[in-house]
Amino acid sequence: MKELAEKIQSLKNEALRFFDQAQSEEDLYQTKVRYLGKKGELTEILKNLGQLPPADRPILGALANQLRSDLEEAYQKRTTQIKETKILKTLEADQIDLTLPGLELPRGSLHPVHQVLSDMKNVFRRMGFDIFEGPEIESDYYNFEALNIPENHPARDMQDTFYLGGPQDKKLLRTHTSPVQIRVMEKEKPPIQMVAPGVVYRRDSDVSHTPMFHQIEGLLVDRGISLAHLKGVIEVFLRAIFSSDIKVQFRPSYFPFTEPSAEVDIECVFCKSSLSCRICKGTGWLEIMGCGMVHPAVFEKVWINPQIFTGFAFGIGIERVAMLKYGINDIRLFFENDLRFLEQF
Ligand code: 2NL
Repeated sequence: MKELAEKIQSLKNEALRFFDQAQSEEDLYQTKVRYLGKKGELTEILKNLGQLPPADRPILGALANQLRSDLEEAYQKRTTQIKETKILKTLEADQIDLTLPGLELPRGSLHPVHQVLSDMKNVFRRMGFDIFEGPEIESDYYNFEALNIPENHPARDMQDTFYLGGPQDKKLLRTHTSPVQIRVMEKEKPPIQMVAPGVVYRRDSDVSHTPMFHQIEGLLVDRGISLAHLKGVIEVFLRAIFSSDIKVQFRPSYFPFTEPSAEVDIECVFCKSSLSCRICKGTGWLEIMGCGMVHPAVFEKVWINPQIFTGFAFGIGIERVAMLKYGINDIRLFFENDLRFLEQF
C-alpha cells in the first residue's frame, strides 16, 4: 500500500511539472492524454485498485481521485494561461495606430460632355421646358418623313444615316433627336414646351465629327409664338452657357423642318475678332446652333392646326459647345477615355 501511495505522489509531481512546462495547447493535450487518458497512467492505477486488500482501497481510491482532480485543475489552469498569452501576443502584434490619417480615395469627375449637357438641361428647365427622351433606333417616318424630309430629298444626304437590317427594313439610328419631339406632338396638345437631349448617329468621322454624338433639341408650340420668342429664349440660353455679355447673331439658313430657318453665331470666344484667328477664320463669329419656326407641313403630320398654332424649334450639338467652352480642338478626345484628358475637367 505504501508503495502505491508513493507511486501516486511521484506521478502527481511528475505530471504537475509537465503541465507547468507545457508551452502550447498541443503540448498540454499530449500531457493530458498521457496522465488522464484512457490508456494513461492514472487509469492504470485505478484498474489495479481492485487487487488491493479491501481495507486499503478507500484510502488509495481517495488518493487516486484527488490526483485526478489535481491534474485536471492543473490542466485547466495551464490551458487558460496559454490561451491568455496567445491572445496577448496577437494583440501586441496587431496593434494599429488609429490616429494615422487615412488613404485618400481617388475621386472621379463628370465627363465634360455630361457636364455641358447637364448645364443646358438646367437652363431650359429654369425657363419652363420639360425634358423628354425617346428611342435611339427609329423608323424612317419619325426621323425623316414627319420632319418634311421626303425620300430622295437632298436633305437626306445632309445627314448620312446608319440603316439597320435589309433595304426594305426601314429602321435606322436617329440622326437627330427631332423624332422625340414628333412623338410628343402626336401625344400632347399645345401648349408644348420641351427639350429632347440624347445621343444621335451620323456616318461622319474627322476632327470635328464622330459617328455618335450628343444633341439637345427644343420645341415650343402655342398660340401666337413668333421669331421674337425664339430669339429671346436662345439669347438667354447662350448667355447662361457662355457668358452673360456674349454677343449673339442670327443668320438666314435652310432646314426642311423650319421656315424661316436661321443659324445662330456667338462672338468668337478665342480671339474676340482678330483677323488671324484659326478658330473663327477671322470672321469674329462662331456657328453654334440652328433654329427656326416649325414648318406648317410638320404640324400637319402631327394633326396640329398651323392656322391656330405656331412654334419654334432649335438644335444644338453638345460636343461642339464643350469644345468651344474648354478650348478642345479634336472631338475624338471625348471618346478615347484617356484619363490624362478626362482628369482636367
Ligand atoms: C442644328 C439644327 C435644328 C430643329 C433642329 C425641329 C424639330 C421639329 C420640328 C422642327 Cl420636331 N424643327 N428641330 C429645327 C431647327 C434646327 O437643328 O444645327 N442642330 C445641331
